[in-house]
Amino acid sequence: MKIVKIEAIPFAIPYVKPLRFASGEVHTAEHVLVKIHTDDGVVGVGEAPPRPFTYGETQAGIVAVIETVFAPQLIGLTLLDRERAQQRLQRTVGNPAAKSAIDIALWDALGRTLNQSVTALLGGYTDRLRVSHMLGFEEPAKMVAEAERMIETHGIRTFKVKVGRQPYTLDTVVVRTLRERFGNEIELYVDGNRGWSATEALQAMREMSDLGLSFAEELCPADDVLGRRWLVDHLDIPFVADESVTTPAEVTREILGGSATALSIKCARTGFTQSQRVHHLAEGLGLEVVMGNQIDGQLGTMCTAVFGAAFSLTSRRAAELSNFLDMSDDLLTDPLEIHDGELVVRQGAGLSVEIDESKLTHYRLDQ
Ligand code: MUC
Ligand code: MG
Repeated sequence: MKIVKIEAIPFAIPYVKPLRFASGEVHTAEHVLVKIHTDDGVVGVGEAPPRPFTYGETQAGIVAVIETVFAPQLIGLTLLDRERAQQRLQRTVGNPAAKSAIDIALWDALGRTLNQSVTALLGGYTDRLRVSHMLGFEEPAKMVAEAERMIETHGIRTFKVKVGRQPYTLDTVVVRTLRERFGNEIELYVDGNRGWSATEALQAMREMSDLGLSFAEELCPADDVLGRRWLVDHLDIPFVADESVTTPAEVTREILGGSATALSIKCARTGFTQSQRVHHLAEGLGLEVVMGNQIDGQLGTMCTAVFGAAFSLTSRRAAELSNFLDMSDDLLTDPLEIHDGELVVRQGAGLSVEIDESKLTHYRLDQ
């Protein structure tokens, strides 16, 4: 169970359809595959998506911090030295995606070593999650057509609509069109990625007050401290903190400060170990939780499903598991599928996914 080698492999896979939102856009999945090798010949994997516009990390930076900082700190520990591994990772500030991919690869290696699924090791609550699809900025007709395609092809009935543009009517018109087109057949919520001011956000939310939205996510920046508290105070639906809650301490600050009332948990930024801590905090505080999407590939999406299915609280709502459908290809030997609006979590050892080495050779950028 001893960690003997850690690889950080940059790769790039283009999107068929880029995702656009208030804080940025993604055209190519320029991610980093992490492989952790043990002295028993076991290999665990994790995937880090750099999101410079959200956390400041880049692909080259993730490779560098893993190779020069984290790998030397972890080699020699065993897979069961979990708190020691966390403590060493947390000595370095920031770098959430790099740390998370390592943590996930450690869990995958542990599951493979014990011949148990990670979802069972974490909690084993259920074997499937309902899926929520994220609709990025497009012409309203294209966003409606995409929702139609997701309903017809995959049975998805929950949509997170990206908002946060100026004027806000660009967004409110889309949400209204979706509600008018599909009625109560679909669940809708919105995510502003900090694009609006608190005032714009409240005006937009008032204009959409008849549309039965379930949540509003990161409509304005958490750093607009008083403005955001004022906004949250005036809303009558939960305000989901996403990029403002990258650690349990940030969760505590945002929630106790009245700047959010619900949480998005993303394994891409809190791995499995820190996601557990965020989950337990949410449970203790009585908060609703959404399993979020960091514009993940299939490996990252499987991680979200593995974690979400492990607990009652995280499996209650539809999880954001579908944006890999917009990628032109992926790295797994056995691609994920969404049927009847659900993604089933496989019960094999570890994460229950295998990397297609010929695809990795094709898409990797370092050889
Ligand atoms: C989301 O929920 O915000 C967009 C930016 C990011 O960091 O994650 C995505 C999705
Ligand atoms: Mg978000």
